[in-house]
Parts: sequence; C-alpha cells; structure tokens
Amino acid sequence: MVNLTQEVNDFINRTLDSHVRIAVTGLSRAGKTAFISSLVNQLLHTSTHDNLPLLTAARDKRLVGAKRVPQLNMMVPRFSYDQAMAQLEMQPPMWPEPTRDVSEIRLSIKYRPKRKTKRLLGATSTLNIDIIDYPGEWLLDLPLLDMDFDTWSNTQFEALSGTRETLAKPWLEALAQLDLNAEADEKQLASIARLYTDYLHACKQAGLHWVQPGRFVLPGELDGAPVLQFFPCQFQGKDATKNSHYAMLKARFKQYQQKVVKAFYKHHFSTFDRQIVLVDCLTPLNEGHESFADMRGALEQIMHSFEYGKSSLLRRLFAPRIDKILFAATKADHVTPDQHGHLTSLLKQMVHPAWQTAAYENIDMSCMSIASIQATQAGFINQQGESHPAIQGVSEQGESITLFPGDVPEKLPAADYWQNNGFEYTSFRPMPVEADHPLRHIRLDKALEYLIGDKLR
Ligand SMILES: Nc1nc2c(ncn2[C@@H]2O[C@H](COP(=O)(O)OP(=O)(O)OP(=O)(O)O)[C@@H](O)[C@H]2O)c(=O)[nH]1
Ligand SMILES: [Mg+2]
Repeated sequence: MVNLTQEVNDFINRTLDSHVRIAVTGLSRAGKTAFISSLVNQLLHTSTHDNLPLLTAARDKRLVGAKRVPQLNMMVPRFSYDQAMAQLEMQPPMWPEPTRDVSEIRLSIKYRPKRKTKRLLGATSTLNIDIIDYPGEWLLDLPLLDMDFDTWSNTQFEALSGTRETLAKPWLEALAQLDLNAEADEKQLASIARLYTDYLHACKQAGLHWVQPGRFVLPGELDGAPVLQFFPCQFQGKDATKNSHYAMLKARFKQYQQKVVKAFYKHHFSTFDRQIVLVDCLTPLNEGHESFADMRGALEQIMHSFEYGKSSLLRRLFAPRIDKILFAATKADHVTPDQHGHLTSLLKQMVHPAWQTAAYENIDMSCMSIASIQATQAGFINQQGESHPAIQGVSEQGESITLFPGDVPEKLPAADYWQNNGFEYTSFRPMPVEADHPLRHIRLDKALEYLIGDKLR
C-alpha cells in the first residue's frame, strides 16, 4: 500500500472533482425557480431520506451528501434558495416569487464512485453542479441576435392580429404621429417606447408569451436606460438621415442586441454542458387556442435559435459543448397520473423539429413529465358507483378541492379542441412542507438521473 500524505490525497481528490453546468431554460412561469429550488432541496436531503429512488447513485446508497458551496462567478447574486424555502414553509405555503434578475447556485455532491479507476484513487469523489436562474422573458431575446432592426420590426407587425391588434392600438396611434426621418427627439421616443412597453405588459397579462424584447417587461437595473427605449417601426423612405428618429431606433436596437442580449448569453450560456427545457403545456391549454398557439410559436422560435447544428446561432456565437438535453413538461401534478403519458407525447410533438436536429448532431435527448414541487395528490372519486381518477389539493383561495381536470390531448390540438373539450386548470397552493422532510415531487429524480446520473458513476 502506498502511504499517501494528506496533501497528496487532497490533490488527487481535487483533480478527481468533476463539474457540470446545467442550463435551466423555459418561458416565463414554466417552473424554472420551482425546479431549481426542489433540485437543491432534494439533493440536500439525500443523505437522510430515500427521496430520489430513480437516481441510480442514490438508490445504490452511493451519495454521501450534498451542500451549497460558493459559486465561482462572484459578479452574479446567489440564487435565493432560503427565500424560496421560507415561502414554501409558510402557513399557508406559498410559491416562490417570480424571478426578476439573474442568479446562480453551486452545489457540491460527495459520492462513492462505482468506476474502478475512480475508486482506486479515493473513497469518495465530488461533483460540482452550477445552475443559473433568470426571468423567463429574457429567453425570448435569444432569437433577436439573428435579426436586424427591420426584420425584427416586420415580425412584430406581422403578429398584430387578434388580441394583440386590440392591445397595440395606443402605441400604434402614437407611432403614426412620429416622423421617422425628422431629427431625433429623445423625449418623444421615450414616450412611444413607454406605450410599446405597456403593450407588451398587456400581452403578458392576456396570457400571451411571445413578448419581445423580453427585458422591456423586466428591465432590472436597466430601467429607464435609453437602450430600452426603442420600438418596431417601418421606415418607407430610402435613406434616413443620420440623426433621425429611425437612425436612433436602429442604433438602440443594435446596442440592445450586443450589450444586453449577447452579453447575457455569453456570460451565462456559453459554458453549459447540459440543458433542461421546461415547458408548461397545461396553463395555455386551459387559457385557449390563441394562448396555446402563441406559446408554441414562442417555443419554436427559441428552439430554432437553440438548434444544435454547427451553423446554429448559439454554436456560432458561443460554442457551448452541450451533450444532453432534457425536455420536461412541468406541473404534472395538475393532471391525473393516467394522463402523464399524454402530457409527455404532447410535449414531444411540440419540440419535434429541435429533436431531429439534435439527434443528427449526436446530442442525447429525452422527454418526460415532472412536478418539481407537488401541489396535489392523486386518488379516485366515486361517481354513481364507479371509481374515477382525480387529484386533490388546496386552491390558492384556501378551498380543498377534488377534481378531474380533463384529458390532456396526446397530439397538438386543433382549433376546435377548445370548443369540444377544454381543460380545467386550477391554481393550487404547494403542499405543506413537513419539518426536516424534502419537498414532494414527481419524477424529479428521473430528470436528475438523466442530467447528472452518468457523472455520479
Ligand atoms: N402544481 C405545480 N405548480 C407548479 C410547479 N412548478 C411551478 N408551479 C406553478 O408555476 C408557477 C411558476 O413557477 P416558477 O418556478 O416561479 O416559474 P419560472 O419559470 O421561474 O417563472 P419566471 O421566474 O417568471 O420566469 C408557480 O408559482 C406555481 O404556481 C409544480 O411542480 N407543480
Ligand atoms: Mg423564476
């Protein structure tokens, strides 16, 4: 036996440490913060509870424990896990607040390796996991990197039908009064930009997802900065003068692309290895055809910019070395367990094009349905002597409810789905957290197995 000194041992352990960066992506309200909070919570409890049976390392009792450690990036706030937990532990329990800014968290997992090579070098190994959280709206800005100002403006005008057309009236009226070729008046631009921002807020309020630029509705520290004071317009002339309104709008769009969007993705998305795309299919299913189609459109645009081929936008700009992607339909506890399979196939249909390109690039992909933090329990109700599947929970208003929310369509629903079927989505409070117990979840362990299982061998 070689007698290794403590220093050599520490050195070997450090070199054995592995590291994985997980990008948690999803539109606003998809369930990113709930997912990250539950992931941290589950891993922190794994040494004392059998809460992750589908994570092989946990099932094999090879997980020694996990703890939060200081993140490497000191310029980004720490993900407020304690705050999220404090809200979930309140009486009555509450959901964590919507995210307003970017934050990061690093977890360190100590485990007993299975691989012989690793075992020879030390009894335990460490896996560090970095995760970032950010407002979902910012994700909608990724496609902007591939467009110039005129192209982007056109996409915005083309979308002006239905609810959007009605909501856009005030800013369109103000825009009609603006002479795009006149010398730029910052005050006038700021006031029309305000109306455009109001329009985006109104879209969000109406259950629409495609809100661009995403920073306009959640500006963080950029609130009031000129870089957020532009709006789409259609310049008809040939050449605009140098100091015109149009020239200024175009310049601001460019600044926004480079200094806001590109900087964010470069900072946070360029180094990830694994990605989870969270999708809430159920809320838009409940809200109706327009909301569902809008969410699908937004998701498609994002998946298009995330395409993993060599010439894809992301690859060209940031060259991430992603090798696994998981698509997860969130909030599965809102439907009865017999519908979970449908939920997964619905999501699969939604992300089909992205799936094909990823497969071609040899990137591993999977699709599943999960509930990061359970709000309901599944059971049965008796109706006229027959037993039917149901879910039971406490509504946001404090009322105990048992219901069958409806069938989830297995395929993308046609427009008449909402006339004939419909889906009842009730907002439930999270289930109360038992002292010293992990949060209840559905298949979060399966998601973890897919995302980090191989790193814990
Ligand atoms: N029943 C149930 N509801 C969930 C679950 N996860 C999230 N929710 C609901 O979805 C809402 C949004 O979840 P968040 O985790 O805040 O979503 P987000 O993606 O972080 O949203 P932004 O920060 O606004 O981008 C929560 O407030 C809950 O109402 C879940 O696992 N089960
Ligand atoms: Mg959030």
